[in-house]
Amino acid sequence: MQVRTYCRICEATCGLIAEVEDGEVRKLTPDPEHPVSRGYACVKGPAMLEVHRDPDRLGRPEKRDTHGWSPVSWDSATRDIGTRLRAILDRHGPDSVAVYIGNPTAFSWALSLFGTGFLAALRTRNFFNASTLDCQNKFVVAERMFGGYVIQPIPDLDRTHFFLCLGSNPVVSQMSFVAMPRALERLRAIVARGGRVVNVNPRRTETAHAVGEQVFIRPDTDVFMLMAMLRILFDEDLVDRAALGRCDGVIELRQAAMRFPLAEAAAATGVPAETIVELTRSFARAPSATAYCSTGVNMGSSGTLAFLAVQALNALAGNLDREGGARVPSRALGLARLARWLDRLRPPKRSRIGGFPVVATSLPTGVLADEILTPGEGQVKALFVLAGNPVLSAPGGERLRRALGSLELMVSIDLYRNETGAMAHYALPATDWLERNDFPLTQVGMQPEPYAHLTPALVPPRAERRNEADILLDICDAAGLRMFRVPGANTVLRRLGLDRLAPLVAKVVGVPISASRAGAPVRLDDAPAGEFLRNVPTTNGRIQLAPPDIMQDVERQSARLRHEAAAPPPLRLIGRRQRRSHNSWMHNLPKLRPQGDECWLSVHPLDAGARGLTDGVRVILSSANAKLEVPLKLDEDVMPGTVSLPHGWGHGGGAGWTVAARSGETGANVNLLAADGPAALEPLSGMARFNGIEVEIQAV
Ligand SMILES: Nc1nc2c(c(=O)[nH]1)N[C@H]1C(S)=C(S)[C@@H](COP(=O)(O)OP(=O)(O)OC[C@H]3O[C@@H](n4cnc5c(=O)[nH]c(N)nc54)[C@H](O)[C@@H]3O)O[C@H]1N2
Ligand SMILES: Nc1nc2c(c(=O)[nH]1)N[C@H]1C(S)=C(S)[C@@H](COP(=O)(O)OP(=O)(O)OC[C@H]3O[C@@H](n4cnc5c(=O)[nH]c(N)nc54)[C@H](O)[C@@H]3O)O[C@H]1N2
Ligand code: SF4
Ligand SMILES: [Mo]
Repeated sequence: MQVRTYCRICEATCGLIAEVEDGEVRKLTPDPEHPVSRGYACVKGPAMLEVHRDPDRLGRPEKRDTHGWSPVSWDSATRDIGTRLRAILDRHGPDSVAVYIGNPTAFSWALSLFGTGFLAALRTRNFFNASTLDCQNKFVVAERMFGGYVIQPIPDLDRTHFFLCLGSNPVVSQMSFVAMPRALERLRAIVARGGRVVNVNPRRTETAHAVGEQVFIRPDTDVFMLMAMLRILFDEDLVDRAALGRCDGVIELRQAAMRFPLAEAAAATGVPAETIVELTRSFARAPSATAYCSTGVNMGSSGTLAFLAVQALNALAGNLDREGGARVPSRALGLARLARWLDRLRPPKRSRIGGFPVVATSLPTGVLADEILTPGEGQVKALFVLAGNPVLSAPGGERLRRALGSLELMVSIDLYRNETGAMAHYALPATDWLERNDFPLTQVGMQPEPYAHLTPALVPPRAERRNEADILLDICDAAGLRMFRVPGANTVLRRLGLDRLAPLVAKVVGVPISASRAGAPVRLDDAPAGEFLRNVPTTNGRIQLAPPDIMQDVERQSARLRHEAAAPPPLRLIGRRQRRSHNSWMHNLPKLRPQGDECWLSVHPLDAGARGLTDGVRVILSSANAKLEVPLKLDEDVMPGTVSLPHGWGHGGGAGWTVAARSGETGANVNLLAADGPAALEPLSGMARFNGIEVEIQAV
């Protein structure tokens, strides 16, 4: 039997066809009739079948004690967790329990919702989301600028004449905050119809090799170029008149932009002044244009102001909500309403350490270790990790690992016992997406071509794997907690079940999922261009170009600009996503592991030569925070002054994935070089800083 389903590894959510026989999935192949992905899937989607069958997967709940790990029954695990959780809550109060949710949560409607319900039940402020490792800056800006953190304008690639792409590598990643498979094809079509694709990046990426123009920029300097572009827009009177009528804060933004003179911006970024001017003029004069930034910019030291500048550029050039510009899918507004309702269930308290405000319900993961290690009222004593691996994915992983070791209770709910789960008292086995029903929930706010797709669970869960929603309901029962803090909710939710709940939740965000009852994805209409601008959910219905708290960063960035224009640092580190891996968790599949070392440091021949280093040598890569030993590869694709190392490596540490931890191939955990703690984070959003870290290299 063939069942139409979709991949839930990344935002592209590509359609797949599953061959199901005798209660087993035999094969996963791209779905040629999917209305959006139309037969595309990357190497990871079909490889999920290997994850499903992986002998290293958790099959039963496991408990760690002084003798190591041993299997236990679900009943004994939930009862013990519930009792210990209750005791910690009673003794230390709600903030003593923390929850970290990882990236895969965004691809399960049930986990996103029940995870929030669990948080509400706990009443804790201590919620940490992987979003504070990759995109929290975008949430801060969208909240202030557009009236809701999920309101994220997406580039209308299929109609645009100019795509300005900062800090993304669509060919490898399929981007983020856009549910848009077939990125390469869409980019090539822009050029084919006479438009431009401009890749602003310290590395000539796989994308830039395939399509468009390359503009090399020094790591962590995009904000200077973007603010200088805004200044040119104002100075040369390139601002769209109609746009001015819809925006507040134009004068304040203009004053801010004046602090970023072209000559200094050019000196600091390494982008020639003529290029910045030419890009600005072409962007403003193109029939339609769209600026977009992703993790390369988000993970710098000024991602919030930089993203505000990106959206201001879109708005002021008249491209916000224009065909071919930056569009907000209409269902993002429904999602924003749901998010606002859920937000009210959380205490709006600041973090105890660093005083960071809650953004998009989350506090910065970069203070989690401190929240655990610092004694006092509200100290974290228990932690639930849902679908995450912060020991490898968060800054200062080793410090976090040690902090986890001091917890009174730690529970990891995951497909595997990963490096984080290795520190837990319980590792609980979750179902994967072949074993659960789903529909794209978070993604409805990011689909340029919206569609509804309700996929059933393809097969029953293997071994004793369970859906996270059921696990969390049982833990709530055992600890005397009510999901969503609503009396009777546990019973009602359990009785309704996930099959009946899914369509109800879909309806709330405006997705007529019943259209997809027969299991086929159904293309939906979207509101026409211009509709969003008539319905901006800010208090006065206008776009806010200069939110005061974000503008506070202007002073800091203009001081940094003067400093860096005078003396750019000699060597900065950036990341490098890889086709065959997904953050830290697809390294255990023999099929996806080509021979040899994948975790090498890219160094430009000029930088290597200046230090007497040659191809293939092992080097010490050091930051102010740590030192790593890594193999060096000469690479002319990185800009001189930039070195690049992928993240998600450094396996071992008691994790249960035997292939990933094979000796000699575990790679190095790049995030040891990144600092955690309040002073190390981007102050406005609490985002971790992974890009632009100042480093040095020397021979071993
Ligand atoms: N230096 C550097 N660091 C980075 C990045 C970078 O570019 N550079 N990228 C950052 C980014 S973009 C992100 S999103 C974060 C990711 O940070 P995390 O989400 O903390 O880390 P992942 O490696 O994605 O781990 C996801 C875990 O979820 C498990 N999992 C997968 N599917 C499911 C499921 O359906 N249910 C459950 N319960 N578990 C599941 C996997 O087995 C894995 O253990 O890392 C960030 N860290
Ligand atoms: N194969 C694969 N696909 C993935 C993932 C994966 O791990 N593997 N992860 C998924 C996740 S969780 C996410 S969030 C998305 C992320 O999607 P993207 O944001 O597109 O991720 P990257 O491919 O890491 O692209 C970031 C780019 O920023 C560049 N860069 C680094 N520093 C700077 C800088 O200071 N300025 C500029 N302008 N550029 C800079 C890097 O060279 C890199 O090309 O990808 C998703 N897709
Ligand atoms: S691009 Fe790959 S990982 Fe992402 S949804 Fe498509 S098949 Fe899955
Ligand atoms: Mo991410």
